[in-house]
Amino acid sequence: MKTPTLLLAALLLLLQISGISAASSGQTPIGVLVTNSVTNAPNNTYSTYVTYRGILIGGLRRLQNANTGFKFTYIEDPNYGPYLQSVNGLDGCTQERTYWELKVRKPNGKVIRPNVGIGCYIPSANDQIILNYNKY
Ligand code: B12
Ligand SMILES: *[C@@H]1O[C@H](CO)[C@@H](O)[C@H](O)[C@H]1NC(C)=O
Repeated sequence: MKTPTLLLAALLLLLQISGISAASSGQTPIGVLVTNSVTNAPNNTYSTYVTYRGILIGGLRRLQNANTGFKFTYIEDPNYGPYLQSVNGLDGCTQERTYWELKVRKPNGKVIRPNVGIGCYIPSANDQIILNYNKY
């Protein structure tokens, strides 16, 4: 190979490597909306991010560590992983049949109810995660 060809090849390789690392270290921004269907307490909104293909609980931990006032606790279920037990100090309660429901408003406005919990859901960019205190 002549020198210019070699240089071009090296440049292309470099671009490819930096492209790969940018994609895998990228941040996926998400919103978090805390709502209450039981008491109609005021809503709270936050923003945070998950890492590339990261799980929702990672974003919730990041949000909690950022001292925005957002807090949550979870219980490890032996079969399904982390069960969201409380948000901002309010606990779900079996006797009262209350729980924290997980919903997601997609960027197109459609609201879905994921069929997995906070340890399995992988947010997409600009998902609005809705943590809604609800009855069952
Ligand atoms: C009843 C039930 C609930 C009740 C449980 C309350 C109660 N005290 O009974 C309520 C309504 C709270 C509930 C909530 C949710 N559930 Co549910 N639930 C069930 C159901 C129908 C039966 C579970 C049961 O009673 N098993 C019998 C008992 C004896 O066994 P157990 O191990 O003690 O059961 C406990 C766990 O199942 C746990 N649990 C229930 N749901 C979930 C979900 C997650 C993610 C975790 C970690 C634990 C958990 O609560 C049960 C009682 O303590 C199952 C489906 C099924 N047929 O099994 C879905 C099921 C377990 N739930 C499911 C889901 C997705 C959810 C939600 C994430 C839904 C949502 N989008 O909000 C939320 C949890 C959100 C959170 N706070 O983390 C999925 C889990 C799949 C997965 N791989 O993650 C299942 C399999 C249904 C499905 N869609 O396929 N659930
Ligand atoms: C809270 O958010 C829910 C879901 O987006 C919305 O329906 C409700 O009107 C909001 N409530 C308040 C008090 O803003």
